[in-house]
Amino acid sequence: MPGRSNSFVVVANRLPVDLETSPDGTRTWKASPGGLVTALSPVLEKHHGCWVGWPGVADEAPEPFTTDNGVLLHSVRLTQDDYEAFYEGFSNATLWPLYHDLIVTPIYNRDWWDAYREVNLRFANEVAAVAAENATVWVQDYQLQLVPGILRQLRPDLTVGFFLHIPFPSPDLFRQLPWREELVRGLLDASLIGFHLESNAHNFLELARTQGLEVEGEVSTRRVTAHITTNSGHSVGVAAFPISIAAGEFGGGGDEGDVAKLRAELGDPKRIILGVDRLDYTKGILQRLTAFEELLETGALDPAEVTLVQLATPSRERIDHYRATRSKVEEAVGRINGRFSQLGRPVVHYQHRSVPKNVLRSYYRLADIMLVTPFKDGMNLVAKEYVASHGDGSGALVLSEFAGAAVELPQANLCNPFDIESIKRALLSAVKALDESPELMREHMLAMNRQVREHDIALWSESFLGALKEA
Ligand code: ADQ
Repeated sequence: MPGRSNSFVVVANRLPVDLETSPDGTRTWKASPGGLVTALSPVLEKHHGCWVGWPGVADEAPEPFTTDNGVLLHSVRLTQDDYEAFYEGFSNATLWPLYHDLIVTPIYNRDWWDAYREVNLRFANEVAAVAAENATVWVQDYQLQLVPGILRQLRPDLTVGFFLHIPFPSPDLFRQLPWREELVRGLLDASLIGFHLESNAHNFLELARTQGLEVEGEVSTRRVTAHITTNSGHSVGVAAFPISIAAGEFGGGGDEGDVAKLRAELGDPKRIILGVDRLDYTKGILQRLTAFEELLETGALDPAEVTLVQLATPSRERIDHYRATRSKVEEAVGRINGRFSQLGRPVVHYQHRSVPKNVLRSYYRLADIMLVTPFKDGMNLVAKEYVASHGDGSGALVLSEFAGAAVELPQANLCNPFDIESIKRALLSAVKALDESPELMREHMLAMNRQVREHDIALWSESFLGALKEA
């Protein structure tokens, strides 16, 4: 039985590992990819905290264990039904599209909501069982928005902070949610609620106002200057804490030998364009492929000179919209290659799998142009990872206006992903600028690189936890 011994607890939907079972029954733990894991591992290592989460396999709840880097993990068991209703259903077919401005239509299903409440209770119970007296608890993301409210009931001694990793929509959209009051009540029982952007936090304050709550102050970044007072008289701070990356891990770039080898394997094209995403409909992968195809079609880009590499991590593959997105992306890759590739030299290299971090670093170093074109993204760590990999000022970043990262990286070649012409213009101007005004591009990349290095993941966690301490 775990004791109440942890003075710092992170609770997130997923533990930073996957439990994998091979056909012969051997079980192994494997590090799992994703923005949240990338973001939180360094924080926990530093604070010797414990992490409560689901291990990634239905009906499994291994005993608490410690990872290679010293993080104690406590599992929460999800049944297959929980997985379908809580995770695939309410979290990813209701909240995800609603919070990403209805890129697809959210499904409002009462059974999924019941499962969401039930599973949030289970997570909160596990936290309550392992958190020491007066411990600090950091609740992560949209899957667990009821946890602060439940913890206030179970363990009023805890200091609870909540951070949302995805955007928070305008109150007008949020109002669609049939369970909007209960969800917001759950969040408001935290002492601090953090968002990536001031605009997200502002949406939340507006929503609180529409629910008749008292709102004081204006939102700031990394400082708490706005508060909501709940009907029970509890005051909760609201602020923006833009997440970032462990910039140092990318600063050294890839091994230059590996980078040269990779370039040669791609046929040594003049310009390499790169996309790296979870295969999610919010990421705008099809739109960027379409823009690329049209530029090849008109001759604005020469297939003998450019290669597009698209790395796509498999994600939420049983949800209809994800399956549809994957098949459209793969159809487009096939079509573009069919139209423009030469024998033995595809113009689009597509990998539908996760790649190890050192390989990813080589791809970032290799890429002359990084294409990041989400319709909506809380932050987008890929943009920051690319910029951090180009401390020498090489390369160019094409970035969607609708990625949270655009607020901090205004020197990128910004585009509107809903407008194919805009993606084409941004891509073409990056290609041209690398040839015609390399000094200007260098200045832009260096400015962005400085921004990411000076505002890294450590600043994110320290500023959030510092603000939570004061709350
Ligand atoms: P995600 O939507 O997963 O994160 P993102 O921020 O780009 O998006 O993070 C993806 C992470 O996965 C990156 O660290 C990237 O390196 C890694 N990755 C992607 N494809 C990969 C591949 N093929 N192989 C290996 N690694 C790969 C959510 C929100 C974002 C927010 C983050 C953090 O949707 O808006 O920035 O959380 O808060």
